Amino acid sequence: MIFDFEVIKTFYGELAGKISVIRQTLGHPLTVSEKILYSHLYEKSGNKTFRRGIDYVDFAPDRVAMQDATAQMALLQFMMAGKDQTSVPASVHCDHLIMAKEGATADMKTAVYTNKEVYDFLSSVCNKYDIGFWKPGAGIIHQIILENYAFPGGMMIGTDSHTPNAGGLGMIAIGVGGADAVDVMTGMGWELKLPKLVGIKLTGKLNGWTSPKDIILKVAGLLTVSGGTGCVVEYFGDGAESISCTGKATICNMGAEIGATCSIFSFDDAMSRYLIATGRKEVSDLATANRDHLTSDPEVLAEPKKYYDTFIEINLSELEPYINGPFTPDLATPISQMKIAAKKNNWPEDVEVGLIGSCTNSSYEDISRAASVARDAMRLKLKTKSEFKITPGSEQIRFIAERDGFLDTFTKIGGEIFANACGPCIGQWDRKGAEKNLVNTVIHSFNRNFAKRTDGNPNTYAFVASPEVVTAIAISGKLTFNPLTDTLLNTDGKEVKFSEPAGMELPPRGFGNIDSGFQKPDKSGGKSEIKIAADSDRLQILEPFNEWDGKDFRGLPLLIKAKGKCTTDHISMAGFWLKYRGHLQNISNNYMIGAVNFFNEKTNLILNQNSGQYDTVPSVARAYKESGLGSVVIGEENFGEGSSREHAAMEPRYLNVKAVIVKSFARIHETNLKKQGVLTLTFSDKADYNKIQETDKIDIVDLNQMAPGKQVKVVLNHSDGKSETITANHSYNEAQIEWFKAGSALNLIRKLK
Ligand code: MIC
Ligand code: SF4
Repeated sequence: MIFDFEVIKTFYGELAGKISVIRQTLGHPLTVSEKILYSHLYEKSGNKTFRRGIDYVDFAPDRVAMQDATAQMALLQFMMAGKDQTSVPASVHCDHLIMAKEGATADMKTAVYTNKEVYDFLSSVCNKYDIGFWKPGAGIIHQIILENYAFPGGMMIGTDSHTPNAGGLGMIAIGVGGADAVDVMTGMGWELKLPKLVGIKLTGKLNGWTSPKDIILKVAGLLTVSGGTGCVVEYFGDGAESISCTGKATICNMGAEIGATCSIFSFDDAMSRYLIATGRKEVSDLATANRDHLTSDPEVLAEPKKYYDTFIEINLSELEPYINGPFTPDLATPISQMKIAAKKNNWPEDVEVGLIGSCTNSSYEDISRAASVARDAMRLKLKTKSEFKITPGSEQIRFIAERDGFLDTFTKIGGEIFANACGPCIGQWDRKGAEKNLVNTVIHSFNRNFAKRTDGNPNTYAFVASPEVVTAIAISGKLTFNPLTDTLLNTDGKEVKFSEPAGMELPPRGFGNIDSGFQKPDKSGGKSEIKIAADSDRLQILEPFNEWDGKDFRGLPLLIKAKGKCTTDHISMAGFWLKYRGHLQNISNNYMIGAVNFFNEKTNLILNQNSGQYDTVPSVARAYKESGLGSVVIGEENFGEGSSREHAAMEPRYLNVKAVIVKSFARIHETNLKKQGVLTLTFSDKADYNKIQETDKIDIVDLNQMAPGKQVKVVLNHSDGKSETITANHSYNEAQIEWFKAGSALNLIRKLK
């Protein structure tokens, strides 16, 4: 069955006509993302040229995807909007809440039991509003989307930052917060600043140990965690066409790690092969008939520098495997340099655990290449030195990996198969001994490696590499092992060397028929009321936030001045806290507990200006709230990088944080804060960050005159009686200022209803 085929057919039916209008309007050769973006303008946007990086544009995406940890808040908000059904097809995927501990079977049982209330809630909301529901065990959102829903030229938003994974199938797929999903599900335009374009030309061909993962690991090193901010990254060139569809998806998936709005490849034969193999020949035929509209124009490919805002070229024939990390995905080390880098930085060389899989790297190609390394190890009589764990991305993949003997191979070298879920990628890993906080190293093929993310231990050094490199390193037990050049001692005491990995792009025996775990919406349940127990500690009906009272902010105590990297994992940690994703009051107890306090360099220990005592961030925020005070949060660069979780924005709003002032924001987090009604400001002079003192009371004034492009005045009242006035920038447009005034974007939607 092809999901929502009518929507896809209509899209392709209209595409040629739309592209010819776009050509006339823009009057220049088009890149593939311009074609897709402009063919998805919301009707009221009108046909005109928008300026990249400057103009806000309303779009009309084709579909919405949500995973269980973010869907709860998204759907709780959607329910407040009072609609009968979603305006575009949408799906919910149960993947984040499954804890990895004892292997797939036992862990699934526990998950279904412990998360019953949440799963029941999601499933009944899906039934009521005609949303596709993928049961726990079906797989990870991005893998399911690639296997079932993505189509070349389409546009999708998803409440997860790795939604861009679908760029592997030529889709503009963008990670957003739940409130954005609500816009699209209620039929409103979805607003985005028209992205700039980064063009990456791939020449040559991957060979030996290098894989698509190494392309994005290298790109992350080149562009850093914020280098893709506000940009669509387009890959093209002969090298791009030689990469499998799933390999392309890996690259697009990890575009989130450079802050890119999304990444994309033009439609090509590899995508067509994947569509056909996954039972979507009709989609492949339609895309093939529209090929010219789904690829960049020849003029663009001939003179890319003229059409892209940034242009990079990478020769795949010369690319080395990379290992990125620890603690940040952009610290890129070519494998040949790892011995030097590890020594220089004092990274613990013994690898405790190697983990492969996740939404990023569990294609048939990935699994078969990793399995070839494992088979080679058996042939060479090598014993695996590290623990080895595998998380298949979907039931579909697990099924064929089992059928074709790969899982058996992994088990034979000591591997353990976890459930088809996020698991250790998001701290859902009940790792034995992690609570002891011992210094140790793990290596995985996931996408993120921020502190504490894998197992909650701040002293776990997590490195990212391709599945085949992770497998080889897990077998060797050493971070510094280079399978391209180094030998290992086998059980006979002989020196042996791995052969190059070999895999298959697609399963020769097909994907097979499986029970996918999809639950078709049962519309007969449509009238039923969604019940949430009043005493539930996992779900809580949302109350609208108050409107802005029209007054300036005066005397707001500083809540925390965060030092250094402050990702959404620092702001609203996952792992243990995932269970409160549907309960705003409870999850607010994790607000900023991972952020480092500038004044004492400690996490979760800040001054309560009222009592003079030090306490946790959530307690101090609550104390201010209870005494009727708002507060201000200060941060540094790329604040809120990482996840799309809007809890990181709803929690401060709930805790009465009035403004977040930082050196710069990550895109999704800034939008999330704006949508929830928290004022987002950036220092117009970044050095002003240094002026903020621990005992400051802060005024933010002339808010009545807030206008696009106009700076905002911030007064720092120091405890010695002196005060300093600084200016801050904001990126609000007219419509967004209305969100602030209404108290949240959702309050506005409710008014318009
Ligand atoms: C992640 O990879 O950080 C997550 C968990 O998938 C998040 C979503 C979430 O926090 O629920 C993301 O990437 O958006
Ligand atoms: Fe799940 Fe990790 Fe993928 Fe996020 S990045 S969707 S946590 S597997």
